Amino acid sequence: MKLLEVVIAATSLASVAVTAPEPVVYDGFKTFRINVTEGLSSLRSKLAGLAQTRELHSHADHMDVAVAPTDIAAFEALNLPNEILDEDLGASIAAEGPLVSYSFDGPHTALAEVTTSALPSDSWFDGYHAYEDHLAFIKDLQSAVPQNSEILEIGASYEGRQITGLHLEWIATMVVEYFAYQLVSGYGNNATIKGFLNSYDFYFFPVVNPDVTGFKYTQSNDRLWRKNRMPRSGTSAKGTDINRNWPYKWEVSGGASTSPSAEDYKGQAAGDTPEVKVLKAFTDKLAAGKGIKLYIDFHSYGQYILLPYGYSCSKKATNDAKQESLAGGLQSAIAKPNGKKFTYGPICSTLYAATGGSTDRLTRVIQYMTDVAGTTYAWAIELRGNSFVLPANQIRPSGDEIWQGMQYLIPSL
Ligand code: 0X9
Ligand code: ZN
Repeated sequence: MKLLEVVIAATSLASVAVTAPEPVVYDGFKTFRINVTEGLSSLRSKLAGLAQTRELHSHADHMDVAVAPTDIAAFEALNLPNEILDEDLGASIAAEGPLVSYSFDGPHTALAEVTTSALPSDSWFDGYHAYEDHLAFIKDLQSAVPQNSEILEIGASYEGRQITGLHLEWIATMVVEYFAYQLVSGYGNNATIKGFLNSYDFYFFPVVNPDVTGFKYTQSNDRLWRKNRMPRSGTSAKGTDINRNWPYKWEVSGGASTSPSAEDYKGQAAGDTPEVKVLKAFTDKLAAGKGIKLYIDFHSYGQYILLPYGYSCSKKATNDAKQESLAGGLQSAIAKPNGKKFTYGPICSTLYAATGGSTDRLTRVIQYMTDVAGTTYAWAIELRGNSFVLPANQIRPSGDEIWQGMQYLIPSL
């Protein structure tokens, strides 16, 4: 009997080893920014022969690609105008550092009495962390101010993880957490921050794609995975771009792909991903209640402040002039601590046409349903850097420049 048990255990272990997905390795890949001269589709067909090469992200005038070691010679033979962004993508991913583990069991307190001992250590911002640790961190931050805050679980992602938020009430991932941390830690000793919290409720969702973004799938399988993990019938390609699936002007063509294998696949119908359904229901509820003054969708990368709209380059928000002037002020405030220049302007004319983005939908909801005075804003901010991969020692400066920006923006609203 004993022997049989051992054999069964060994068999099942072996089968686990066989079925575990192989992580994607980017060692020796070089990242290039190609100058787009004859249009993206002609460039794509030129690159089609480079079997292992991966398109990272493209604008109308440039394409960022990760070229595999085996494709370098063929890439160079194409003689495309380019600049090198990264000599070794695999080394940069490794340089993001190992995930730093986290634990804290501090005292619960009231917000007015927040002390250093009640807060998780700010060494949190020195490294990247596993998904479970992000949940623990925002719960610990909430515990520092239990009477004035709550943890929200607003619904499940495709694989069933609750999309979890922090609500600070009265009255970007590491960067979004940095923002929340500054509000909680500054409340007791900073009159300006106290004023922010007295004027507004704040809601933070640091991880809106919990099956993927920098956490589950990207930390174990493919660091550059973008979409959600939902399969579709009739294709082996997985995933929908959550930022192409929101239900406002979703059907407009040209701002997303209808091909399930594309990075910007829009889905089969407007809002047909669990993540968008959950976030849409939550934001609709806020908009119909107290209303939403400001919504910011934090992304990486490229240093942009992005205003509506993405679906059309000619359609403008009703309060466009105000949006542009606020964004100009935000640009200056962000540049103050480290001199980082963020470009601002509408998504479509500044980056490219993009349909089904959260900010188009939110602009629609807050401007047409609740904003009679034209003083509401739904923006996207692309954080610093020229790659989705960013070393851990840039978390604090990135968080800090955005926090400087928020200290300008919130009182200017
Ligand atoms: O293409 C995107 O989804 C965003 N750029 S990224 O490189 N982070 O993928 C820009 C679109 C911004 N629009 C909205 N957030 N609505
Ligand atoms: Zn993004």
